Amino acid sequence: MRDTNEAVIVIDVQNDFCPGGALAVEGGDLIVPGINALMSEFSAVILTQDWHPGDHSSFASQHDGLNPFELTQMPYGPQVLWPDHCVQGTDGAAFHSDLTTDRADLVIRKGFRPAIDSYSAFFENDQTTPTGLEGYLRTRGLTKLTMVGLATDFCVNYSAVDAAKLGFEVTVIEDLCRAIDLDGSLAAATEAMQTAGVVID
Ligand code: VGL
Ligand code: ZN
Repeated sequence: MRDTNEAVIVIDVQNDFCPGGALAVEGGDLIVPGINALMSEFSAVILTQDWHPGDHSSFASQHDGLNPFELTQMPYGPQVLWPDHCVQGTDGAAFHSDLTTDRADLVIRKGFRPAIDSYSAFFENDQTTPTGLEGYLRTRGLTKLTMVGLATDFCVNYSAVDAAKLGFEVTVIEDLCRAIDLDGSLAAATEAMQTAGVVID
């Protein structure tokens, strides 16, 4: 078992990010067995769940004339527009059926505010609205974080960089992540994580 100050954070292993889903990440389902095995090493297990209202502003469907994967300007900065995905209560928003969710101490949902997207498990995309995860980790004395899940270049990256900036010791296990890789986003994410001091294992 890992030390009691260690937590594993499993990012967005949901049907919509797996093959057949609305925002499928290639091979997204292949990481599930390895994540299940990893979770059993930790006494603290946290899952994140992308959880959008049906009219979420990150959906291209809410922007006349714009298409999925195009960039738009939000009050908080540039935002990629996505196909409708992880709509609250739908099968697409559910965890992959093979993921061992019983081991989770906490499921933290994000992206539920219609006007702000949230890639990071710590802060929404305005980079100021907190999700509450920092407080949860600090009050439990969890200082060392291992992150895995989907997608490497968006939610894993933003979560890992925010955690490192907040002073947590962060490792991302690359083999247990898969990327969307939009216009070089995977290379940019790898660079951002390394710059922030995240260990990529
Ligand atoms: C994600 C795009 C939109 C992710 C979530 O989990 O990486 N990417 N919503
Ligand atoms: Zn989303």
